[in-house]
Amino acid sequence: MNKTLHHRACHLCEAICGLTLEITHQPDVVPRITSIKGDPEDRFSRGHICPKAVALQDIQNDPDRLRAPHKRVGDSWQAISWEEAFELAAQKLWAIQQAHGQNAVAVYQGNPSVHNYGLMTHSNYFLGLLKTRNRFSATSVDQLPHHLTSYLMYGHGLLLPIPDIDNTAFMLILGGNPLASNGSIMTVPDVEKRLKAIQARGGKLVVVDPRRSETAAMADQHLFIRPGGDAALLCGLLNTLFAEGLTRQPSLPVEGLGEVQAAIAPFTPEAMSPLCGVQAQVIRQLARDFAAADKAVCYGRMGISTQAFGTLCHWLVQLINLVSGNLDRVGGALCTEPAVDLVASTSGGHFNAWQSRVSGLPEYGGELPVAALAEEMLVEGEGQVRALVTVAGNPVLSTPNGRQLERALDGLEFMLSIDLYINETTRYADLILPSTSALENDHYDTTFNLLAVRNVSRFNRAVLPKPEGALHDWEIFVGLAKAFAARSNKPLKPTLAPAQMIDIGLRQGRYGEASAFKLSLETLDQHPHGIDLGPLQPNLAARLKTPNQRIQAAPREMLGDLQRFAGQQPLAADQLLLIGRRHVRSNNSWMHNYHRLVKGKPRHQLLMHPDDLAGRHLQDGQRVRVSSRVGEIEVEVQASSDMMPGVVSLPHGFGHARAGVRLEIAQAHPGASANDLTDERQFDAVSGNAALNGVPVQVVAA
Ligand SMILES: Nc1nc2c(c(=O)[nH]1)N[C@H]1C(S)=C(S)[C@@H](COP(=O)(O)OP(=O)(O)OC[C@H]3O[C@@H](n4cnc5c(=O)[nH]c(N)nc54)[C@H](O)[C@@H]3O)O[C@H]1N2
Ligand SMILES: Nc1nc2c(c(=O)[nH]1)N[C@H]1C(S)=C(S)[C@@H](COP(=O)(O)OP(=O)(O)OC[C@H]3O[C@@H](n4cnc5c(=O)[nH]c(N)nc54)[C@H](O)[C@@H]3O)O[C@H]1N2
Ligand code: SF4
Ligand SMILES: [Mo]
Repeated sequence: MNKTLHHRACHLCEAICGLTLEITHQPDVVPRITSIKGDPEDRFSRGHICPKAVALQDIQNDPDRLRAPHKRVGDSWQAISWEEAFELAAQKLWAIQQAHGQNAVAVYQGNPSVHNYGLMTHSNYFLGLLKTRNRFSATSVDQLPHHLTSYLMYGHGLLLPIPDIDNTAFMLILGGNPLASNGSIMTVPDVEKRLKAIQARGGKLVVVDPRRSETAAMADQHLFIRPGGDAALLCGLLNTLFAEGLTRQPSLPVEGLGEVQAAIAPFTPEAMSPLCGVQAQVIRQLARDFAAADKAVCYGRMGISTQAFGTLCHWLVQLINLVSGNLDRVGGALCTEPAVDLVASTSGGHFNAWQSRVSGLPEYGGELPVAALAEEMLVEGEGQVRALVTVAGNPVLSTPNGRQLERALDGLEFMLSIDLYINETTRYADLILPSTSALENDHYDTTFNLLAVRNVSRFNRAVLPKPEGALHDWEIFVGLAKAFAARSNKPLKPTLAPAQMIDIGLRQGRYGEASAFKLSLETLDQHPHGIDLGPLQPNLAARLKTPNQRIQAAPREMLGDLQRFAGQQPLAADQLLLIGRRHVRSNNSWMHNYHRLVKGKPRHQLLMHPDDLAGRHLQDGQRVRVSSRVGEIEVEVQASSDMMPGVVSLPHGFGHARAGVRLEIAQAHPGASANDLTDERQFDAVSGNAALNGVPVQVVAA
């Protein structure tokens, strides 16, 4: 028996913590993971770890995880060879496109796609061959407004200013709960210590959230807000900055600020207060405090992205940082300079170049909003979707009106899923292709180095050997591409392995052969704990990708949406509104199958303020029926004075008690799916992003 130690970044969430894994090897036995700990020598994560990382061994050993291609035969599943699987997929997809056109095949890519570099480098090698306009992903139930705002203002959807958390003196967080999520569009391992450090150096943390979240609980100030009210609050803040002369002349090249100032003038805190439930005086004081801070940053995340004015919110966040002099400033918001730089190597993208067939929702970067996926399958006519390819996603549990999507999936002619499990979505597939597990594969963070609060880089080799007969995700896409291209008689461009692509990217990048760092795979191999490339620095002026290289402060889409916002009909004040919630032991829909994470008290309940319970004659702990325009669920209710009255909270990703799901542990802790309640007709009109927060619901005894 011998033991080996391996260092590796955790790929489960955006924090990319460094891990140290101990593997025990014995003759004639598969190597076993015998310990997973935080890596104190990773200078970025400094030894931080959360409970999910320890469950990497459970993913590895999970008997429910598929290890070979599975074909549906009636109601059962049959393991088949890779060759047969690729042939079957190519033949079916080819035939459907021949008969009904290229758009008859839709694609949905889920969240782990951005956590797995082989999916980043190679999914399009096959999916691109499909040439379908019906491409969807988890982006449009998440951060689409961030991308669209950056595209409109800075000319590239990935030019995302990141909070300089380690240097700021005032952090204003709206709709983010990094203590549970470990940070998002802000890769920040060990976030709690970094937030406490702001306070320790005399700075201030302010959190705006309809729930006193874990992050709100540690803040210097927490403001309850009516779900969906953030655009009003942010308008009030921006208005005050202008009206009270609290702006600083930006040194950046900007145009349109005069128009912004004129457009925002009617949106006074007094006018905005009834729309968000925050007192006008509090809004004014918050603007003054923000402006008075030496360095400040306004950061909005998921909670303000997935609401009816999500893009408006993110535009206002950028403007608040800009006019207060905190954009592109140390201690404010800064753009990263990653070793493999997707901003430098890609064009800015496009928006609204085409629209979805049924509802006319706009494309962004080649994708349509996923709120439109089910109707594209259900509504008959020219261009109807008849087949679906899902990649690392579970849209039945993660996109609005999951029950409608189930009906749509049930009617498809063919469905292919590249996934590790038979879950709530892939149970509808005709063919499931599982890849190796993450630990059997190399790892490089193409995405999260781009979003990190320091410039960092690391490459890690596989920790465990690749099992015989298994394929990595990228190899599955190469296999599919070959089989599909063979039918079309079109030559397939040769490709490199992901590691080779990264090597080229590193060598050609700003820390590559021409720099003192001389980064390549070889250098990174010598630094298994990762390399720190330094703090974020002002760089935006040189990186702008707008046609005239100036920040566009007043894109016409946003000025137009401000008018739509001004004309909205506010909901009745007594309407109960549903919001989401994350927990550190859970991860979207797919980590409920590990005993280590689900044990202990349940975490799937509906949270409700005691006054709202009393008003409905409900008791803490009882089962309730929650209904919305699209559906209803039953779930236990839990009294919580952390909730704003009039707001209830339910985590997404539960609802495992569906027939045919093969997740034994998750099925024993099923919960109910929040997305059986969320409404595909509630979306941000600018981007089409789903408005998952602020869903009107009724709650009665079950
Ligand atoms: N109501 C509500 N809905 C939400 C949210 C919310 O806050 N509230 N959050 C939204 C957000 S932010 C997101 S990102 C989405 C997530 O939505 P999705 O991306 O659709 O769902 P996940 O739960 O991340 O599904 C991950 C799937 O990938 C598979 N998988 C994991 N690793 C790999 C791998 O390496 N290779 C392959 N091929 N498969 C893999 C898992 O088995 C699982 O089936 O949910 C959204 N939905
Ligand atoms: N443990 C864990 N970590 C995760 C994930 C996970 O599922 N579990 N998912 C990962 C993914 S895919 C993502 S995108 C990130 C998301 O990371 P975050 O954006 O930090 O997401 P949440 O923790 O859902 O925090 C959103 C907060 O917004 C609040 N909120 C809801 N509605 C509103 C509103 O109308 N206004 C305001 N101001 N606030 C509102 C909610 O109460 C919640 O506290 O987390 C990532 N990390
Ligand atoms: S916070 Fe947890 S899940 Fe996220 S990267 Fe770190 S160890 Fe992994
Ligand atoms: Mo997400």
